[in-house]
Amino acid sequence: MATKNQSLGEFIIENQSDFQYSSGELSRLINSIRLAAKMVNHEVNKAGLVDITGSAGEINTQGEDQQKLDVFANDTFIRTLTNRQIVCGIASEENDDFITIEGERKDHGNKYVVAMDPLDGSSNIDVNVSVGTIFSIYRRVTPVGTPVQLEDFLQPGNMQVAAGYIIYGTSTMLVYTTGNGVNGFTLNPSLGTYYLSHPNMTFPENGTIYSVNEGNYVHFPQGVKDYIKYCQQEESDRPYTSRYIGSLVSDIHRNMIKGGIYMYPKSSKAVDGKLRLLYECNPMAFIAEQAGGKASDGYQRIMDLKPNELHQRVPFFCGSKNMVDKAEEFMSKYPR
Ligand code: P6P
Repeated sequence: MATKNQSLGEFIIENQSDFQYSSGELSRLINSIRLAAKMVNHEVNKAGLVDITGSAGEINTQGEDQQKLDVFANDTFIRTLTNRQIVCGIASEENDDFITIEGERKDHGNKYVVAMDPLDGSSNIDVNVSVGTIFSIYRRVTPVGTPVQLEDFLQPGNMQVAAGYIIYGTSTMLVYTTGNGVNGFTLNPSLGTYYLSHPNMTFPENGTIYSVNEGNYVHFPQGVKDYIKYCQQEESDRPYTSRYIGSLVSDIHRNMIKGGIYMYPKSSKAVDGKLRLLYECNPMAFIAEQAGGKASDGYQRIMDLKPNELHQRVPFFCGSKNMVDKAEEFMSKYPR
């Protein structure tokens, strides 16, 4: 049950029986994410004031220029999750390989793994555009008591036990699901407490916003080009508008509230698309589906894809169900 203005702590306690696994551990896991998000939010909010924006001078596993806040966010989430003694492993956009966490009894006794993008859209930090953290939680599939293995992370998205994002925007929100709908909590920075501001978030079945980097138009598959032209046609029942922030969390959050579709298709420049399956597409797909929306690679359900590597990229179409259906209709006219 979601009661508006309930605190996140009250919500977790009241709803932990919804979690089909050991609810106490999930509560501690969500609480650790809540704490880390507050620490990252504090730094993001003062990014322009101290020398924490700009490049850390490193290149991450994606070959992207690592921003200082990327590093801070990654370190903060890893440290906080490790200290709470719940996870046995973490996969992060910022780390080539997964991190093994043996636990305080050094017995690899924890049951959950987390895949995360600690600060998605970080290239927007220096221009003061909203950024986000994205996380995905699974139960391990290898025996408890043994070191976590790659296969614990390469589970299809339909095995997620929880997923969500934090958006560091005009206000900071934590939006997450444990498989019983989607709820949004807004941080009251003066109290350091999150309050339930968006109970039972739902993706409108239809929408008028399409979000795609049209600078890549000439490189898109023909089906995507056809769908974009469909959106742009002068039809009275389709007053579409294009909105693309270049920050996945912000674009999807807006589209979930207003109705819309986000697309990052494959292209001749990005043969598998750009977004990573494990810690961008799967968690956002879980949120979208739990909110009544849809997420696919243009042909099949994102959460049914079996990952084959940690940083695997896939094409991504996510949002209002009827809009994703329409985009897939155009894609189906052409060979993959
Ligand atoms: P492009 C940010 O790097 C990100 O992963 C998403 O947050 C965002 O939607 C996308 O990439 C933007 O990519 O190629 O359009 O700049």
